[in-house]
Amino acid sequence: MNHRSLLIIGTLFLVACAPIGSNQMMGNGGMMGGNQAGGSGFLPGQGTDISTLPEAKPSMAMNVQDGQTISLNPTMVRKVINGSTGLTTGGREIAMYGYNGQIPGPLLRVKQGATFTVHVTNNIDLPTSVHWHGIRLDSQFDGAIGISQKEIAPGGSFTYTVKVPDEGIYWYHTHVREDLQQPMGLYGAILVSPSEADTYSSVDREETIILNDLLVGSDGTPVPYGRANADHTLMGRFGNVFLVNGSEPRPLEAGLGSIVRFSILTVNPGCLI
Ligand SMILES: [Cu+2]
Repeated sequence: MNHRSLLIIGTLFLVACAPIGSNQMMGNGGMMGGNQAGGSGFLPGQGTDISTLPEAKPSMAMNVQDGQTISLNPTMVRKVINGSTGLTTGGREIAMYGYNGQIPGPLLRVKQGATFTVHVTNNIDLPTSVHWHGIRLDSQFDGAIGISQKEIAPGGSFTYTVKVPDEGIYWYHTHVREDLQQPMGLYGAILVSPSEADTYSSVDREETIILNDLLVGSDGTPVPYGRANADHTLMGRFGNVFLVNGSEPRPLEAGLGSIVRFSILTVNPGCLI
């Protein structure tokens, strides 16, 4: 079969959330000292041995049925994010965050009209929450810190009831310190398939593309974030390492003449794209 490389130039689905809770002081524990960020800045995993963290896994699809209960746990992971960008040689392994150890988090495939339960246990070194971007659900499960729930402290848990009344692509992400936690891995996509079978034209293949960027310094590690508050724009900063589905961009191949539907999200609110 003939193949051609696909150059992705697609139209972007630019997203943003109200920054409630974004500039609050960081919570307790795990943030003093450290092996990555000096001075007053903060990076994930400070004070921990990165080699003890599990390697980040790529996003895996999870078919979620109506009435099902799943777990979506923020976890500490390690990952090489700048192996061939030209900024450094060989890349640097850094501590990041992932949902269930994955960057991006699991791709949730759900049918329109479904309701499912999500248990979240916070296994990272900062308070967090999960916001269901664009989804019409009950406000107490929206994850908006300071409005509908308190932040989930490290070691704490929260259970969300998620309804998906509308078809389309959505996403979930942290709603605490989005400037930091989001680009460092706490994001994932939700594809809600329509209840009417003929809503979309048929395709040979579907690809979900999630765009992100990180600001990396000359030492190959991310420039530390503000410890107590966002220190660039409130919800992010312009990066110099561009990530597609959590990794460096690489070509996709598709069979000649095949039809591919792309769902494209950009998750870093400070993203320069
Ligand atoms: Cu959002």
